[in-house]
Amino acid sequence: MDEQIPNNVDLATDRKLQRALEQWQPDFLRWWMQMGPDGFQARQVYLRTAVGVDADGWAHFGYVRMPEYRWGIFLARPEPGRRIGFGDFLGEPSWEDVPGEHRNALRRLIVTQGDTEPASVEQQRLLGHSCPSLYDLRNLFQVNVEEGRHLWAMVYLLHRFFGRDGREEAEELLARRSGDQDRPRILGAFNQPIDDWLSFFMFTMFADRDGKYQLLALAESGFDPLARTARFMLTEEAHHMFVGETGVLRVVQRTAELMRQGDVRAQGGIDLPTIQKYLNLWYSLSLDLFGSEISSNAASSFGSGLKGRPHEEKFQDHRALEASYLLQVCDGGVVGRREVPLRSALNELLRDAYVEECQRAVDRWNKALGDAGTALRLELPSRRFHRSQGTFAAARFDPRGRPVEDAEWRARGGEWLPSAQDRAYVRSLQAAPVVQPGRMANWLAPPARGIDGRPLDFAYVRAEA
Ligand code: BYC
Repeated sequence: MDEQIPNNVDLATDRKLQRALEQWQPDFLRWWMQMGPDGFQARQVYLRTAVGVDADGWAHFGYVRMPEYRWGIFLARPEPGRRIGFGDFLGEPSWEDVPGEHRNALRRLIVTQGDTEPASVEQQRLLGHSCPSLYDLRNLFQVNVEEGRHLWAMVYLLHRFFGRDGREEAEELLARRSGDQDRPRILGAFNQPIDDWLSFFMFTMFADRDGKYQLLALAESGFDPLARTARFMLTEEAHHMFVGETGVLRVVQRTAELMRQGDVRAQGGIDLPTIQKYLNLWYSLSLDLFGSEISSNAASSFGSGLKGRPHEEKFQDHRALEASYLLQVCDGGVVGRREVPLRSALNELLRDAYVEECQRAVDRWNKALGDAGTALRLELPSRRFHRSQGTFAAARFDPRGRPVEDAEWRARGGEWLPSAQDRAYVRSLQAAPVVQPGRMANWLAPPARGIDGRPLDFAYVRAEA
């Protein structure tokens, strides 16, 4: 534990790698101070730190100042004799090193994954100033430091396995900026502003859940260091999705309570139509994160054993060469069906599983609405709605999936996606942070329980430095 970079990859025995990472570390810290949580770097935050990958190592709780967080490199324990579980190299021993012919494709996957981590920290950097409670403030910072650790995880792979161009990519990961005109982050959703807490909850619900599915697919990789890294990242990812799903749930619960008493906005709550618009936005942006319905990239990543299907062992045909997949496509604005080889449809297959899981969360939110006696419900919009990637990006669809002309889209966009006024309203509720222990902003319900068995009025972030 006294190493400069906590790790379970025997860093001390690889001096060259250790030096390269120790050189990157101050750049990371500079980036963190500049682009990480604004205004709270000197505060003591009750955080969970991973100090190892075993049950007693990955969840150490204690007060930490964020810049002193021990960002470490942890890979899940190796499975002795592991073999590649899918694709053209099925049954061959998994790779401890990068196979030359797959080097570029693998680097691209790692860089794309790595890029999302600092991007999300940048997107969320101002949220501390408008927090609805200390409990939520702490959860925000927990998510942020873990995204920082996930960046470390990808940078380790780049430095360890990709030589000079890996080191250059690691520098680039700190140089791109979310939303920047000239040097944007790679994927669309990670360039969108997250400047209110409803967006934060929707993002951790929907975008982090894409992260879960992508990591499940990478956890199957024939490149064993990537598989083991992804497996350990998934343990942390679960908390992020919890923050998102229960965050939205608490907003919904409070809204339902206020609905019983009259007009929700008049009482300083977030009305259900506004929640639905935020849901429409972040769900559709997150659907884009799976890439095109028909993708030769996905087919070749699978064929070459780099990126599999979640829980590959549940499938029968691990080569996926015989089967086909019937998917919806949009041709010249007309929606139809097309049968494609399964390998080309793997992005859509992953998206299917994701959509199902999102639906289960929406069902739980709707149960809360039903329990509170309201007949109104939230719903996932059609997959065709508001897409920028894939077959549906070429046309406009309403949330039900009905094609609409540009004029209708312009006229009714404000009914389907948050308008400038909606955003201004939500931000107006969050003008001042709620920082007294145990207090909650008026627009959301308290959580069911505290963190790590602590009470709700625990000082999750200490007032003094
Ligand atoms: N925005 O064949 P296509 C997470 C590009 S989230 C912009 O359709 P492919 C997290 C694509 O890059 C998980 N561009 O898709 C969550 C390609 O460009 P190039 C992150 C996009 O390659 C919250 C072109 O379109 N992990 O961890 O099959 C907080 C055609 O590509 C987008 C990963 O993504 C988009 N939405 O699949 C913190 C896993 N979608 O190469 C963290 C690694 C596609 O022609 N990445 N494009 O210039 C991948 O597996 C794949 O790159 C993708 C795309 C699934 C993203």
